[in-house]
Amino acid sequence: MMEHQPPTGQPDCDVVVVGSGFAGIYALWQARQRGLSVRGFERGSDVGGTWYWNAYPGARCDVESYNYAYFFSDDIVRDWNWSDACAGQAEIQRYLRFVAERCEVVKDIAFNTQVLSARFEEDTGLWSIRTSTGETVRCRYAVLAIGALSDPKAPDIPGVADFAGEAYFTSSWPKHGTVDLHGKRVGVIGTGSSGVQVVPEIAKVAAEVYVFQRTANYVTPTRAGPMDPKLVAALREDPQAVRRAFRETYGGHVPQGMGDERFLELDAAGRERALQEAWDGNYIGLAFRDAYLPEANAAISDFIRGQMQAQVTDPWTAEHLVPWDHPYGGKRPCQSDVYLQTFNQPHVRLIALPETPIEQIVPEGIRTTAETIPLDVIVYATGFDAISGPVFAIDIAGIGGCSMKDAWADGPANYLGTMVHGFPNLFLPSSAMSPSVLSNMATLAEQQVDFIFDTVGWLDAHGRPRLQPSPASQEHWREETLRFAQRRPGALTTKSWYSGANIPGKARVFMVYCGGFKRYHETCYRELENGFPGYELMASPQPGRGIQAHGG
Ligand code: N01
Repeated sequence: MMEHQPPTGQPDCDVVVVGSGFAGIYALWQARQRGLSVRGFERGSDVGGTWYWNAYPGARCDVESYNYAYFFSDDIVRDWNWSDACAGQAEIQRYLRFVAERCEVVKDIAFNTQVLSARFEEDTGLWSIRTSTGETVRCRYAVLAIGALSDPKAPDIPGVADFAGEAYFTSSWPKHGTVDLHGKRVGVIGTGSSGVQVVPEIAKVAAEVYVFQRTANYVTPTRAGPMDPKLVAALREDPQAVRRAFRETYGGHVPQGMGDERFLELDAAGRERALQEAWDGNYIGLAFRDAYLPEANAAISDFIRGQMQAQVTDPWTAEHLVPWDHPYGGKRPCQSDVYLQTFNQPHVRLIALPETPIEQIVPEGIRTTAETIPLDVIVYATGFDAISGPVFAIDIAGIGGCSMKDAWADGPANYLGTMVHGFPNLFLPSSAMSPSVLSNMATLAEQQVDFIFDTVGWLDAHGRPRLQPSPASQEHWREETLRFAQRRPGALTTKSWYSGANIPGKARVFMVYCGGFKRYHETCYRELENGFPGYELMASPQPGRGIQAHGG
């Protein structure tokens, strides 16, 4: 495609939105609603983002469909029927396609198009976005709705390229049933949420399954099952009330089944009863209001370990499938009703890597310190370079040509999880230091996109100045993020992707704001209502449209 060069100072469009997952689709719609011209870019061939790429067998959401959905449109809430209380990947992707079509934003998206770079032009105040198809688009506002878990972690294992069989990543699973594992010997590396979901599905068809586990995870029952028609009717009655209610919660949702007792106020018999009720009711993670306190957390962790062990018949396997090294919640817990029992089948075997580490992947399979396991297929469920990985995958340069990689060399820094000092009018929904993966990502996508476009509306009404957070605000937000992380059991002591510990050499910073959705939402809108005191406003370069600049 020919490179298009508009006259200096003139944008091609008001807004560029990168990505078409939950946040991207809604951002495109919001832009249109506000009369802004917008272009969207998506590296996949369809909408869906994370739910487009992670099409592995067994992929489903563990936040209930009642909650994990858009609520901005009453019609969408009323016209979409979920088939399951915790929807699977294909259904969620269909839903996102339905919303994108209903909102008429599909036409705005260039698919199969990766954004390679985003550069801030200081003389014009525009962002210049360059794509893999050779196009350059200049815009006033850039919204990088690129997701938190969209940059797969490269397998850091010697010999990956030498394997003679088939290899797949859960994070980019081939579509349309093209993978056939019937009768094959399959090795799965990784036992996070993706590994826990894919292993039982593979075990249904494969001849032999070897699960290479470095760290065991907590696995609790799912909340999947039929939708409750009464609940659906209630949601449809007043979707906007539901939307408002979500924003008043800690996690951005109102899960079905939630304990309202405080663990430390119960006697021994009461604790045992409440733990068992929560396990049987599939809400063990939400059993107690004081579950974050160390004593309560330790008891919940022990209880889950016991329940997990009871599901596995072989004592060695049971012992090794249980996480002894971190408290419940230190890593992202997994949910499955079938994962642990899968190891009771004779053709499924656990390989405990702390005892027999992988030495190398060889042409015929995987060699550990104990043996070489012959394989036809290796499935990598090895996770993501989370949160900052997708940002670094784009070459972003802000004021003075400063790159985002340099700005974030010591870990992500931003204010309110959306804007970075030195990168004016660039917005990063679903990114670092937002409630992100510890909240309902669908609610977060709507909240952040609302905040971003309310901010854009404010800027347009004030002569389109450049807006960036002040360094002091970023420092304050870093301290706030750390302060709340310190209250979360295991957050700062467990090696997890929350803090970048899964990527060798990555800066260790806890990247999720744990202050709760309500507090986050209120803090964002306090800034807007008070004219952005935590930000710096730089006057617009357009003659006659400037405003008085002020520091934050
Ligand atoms: O990735 P992960 P994921 N050798 O990073 C192991 C969301 N999600 O794709 O823990 C051997 O959690 C690694 O071992 P260790 C959810 O937020 C949600 O499973 O680093 N093993 C770990 O076991 C989730 O948290 C849903 O010691 C290696 C695994 O690979 C996030 O996505 C479903 C290794 C990676 O686990 C990511 O989940 C799926 C190596 N060299 C995903 N490198 C639901 O809603 C890595 N590992 C249900």
